[in-house]
Amino acid sequence: MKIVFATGNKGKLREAREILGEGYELISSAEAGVTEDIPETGSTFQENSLQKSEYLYRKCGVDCFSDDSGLEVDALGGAPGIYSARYASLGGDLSIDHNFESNIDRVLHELNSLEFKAIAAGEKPTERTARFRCCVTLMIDGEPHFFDGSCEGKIAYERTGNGGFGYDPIFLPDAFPGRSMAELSEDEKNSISHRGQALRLMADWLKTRGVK
Ligand code: ITT
Repeated sequence: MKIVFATGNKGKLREAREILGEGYELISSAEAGVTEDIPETGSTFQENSLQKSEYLYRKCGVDCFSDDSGLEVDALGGAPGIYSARYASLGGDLSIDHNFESNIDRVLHELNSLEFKAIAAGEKPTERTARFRCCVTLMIDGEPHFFDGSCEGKIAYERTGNGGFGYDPIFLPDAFPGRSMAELSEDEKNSISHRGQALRLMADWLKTRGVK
């Protein structure tokens, strides 16, 4: 099946090609002629994901899907959440949009500060539990269909590994104790990731309905 993936994120595109496999020919937004940043002004992963798919469908009139995803850290009240791609620039310098290193620095700084304060006050250490979440919106004949995935883990104290993208070097998935997401092979990450789950649900849906 030939379908457009409405994303400008090369890491997502690489993973989606691996997860969906041979039966799919994925065309990126740029290859479909959409090179501008697609607006994301919603307040949930689902709203943003729908916005991206609707934008691409309106412009190109083709079947497509999008992924809105991010990291939720419990001790930070669910942040960075929908602001994951631009967390370092939130409330400040917009030029550091999509800078994975600065985003990681901010999460580590905020979480470590909370932990430091808790220990100084004689309280128990801050919980470092977190999860990646993903909402995929599939647009078929102009109708949206939603598929979700989530992956539980903890935030590490420092970066390890060179694989994946984004927050992977500081995310310790529960499913692979002792390793960060960036230390997993592509197959290992895709087998447990939020994106892997959501895209496999999408592929099952397409198969069940015989969409080609
Ligand atoms: P598109 O909107 O063009 O798809 P984007 O990177 O802006 O690309 P999002 O708005 O959905 O996408 O933001 C997702 C951010 O969440 C991403 O930039 C990473 O910082 C983080 N993220 C999502 N999935 C991740 C993963 O599998 N590993 C690490 N970080 C991830």
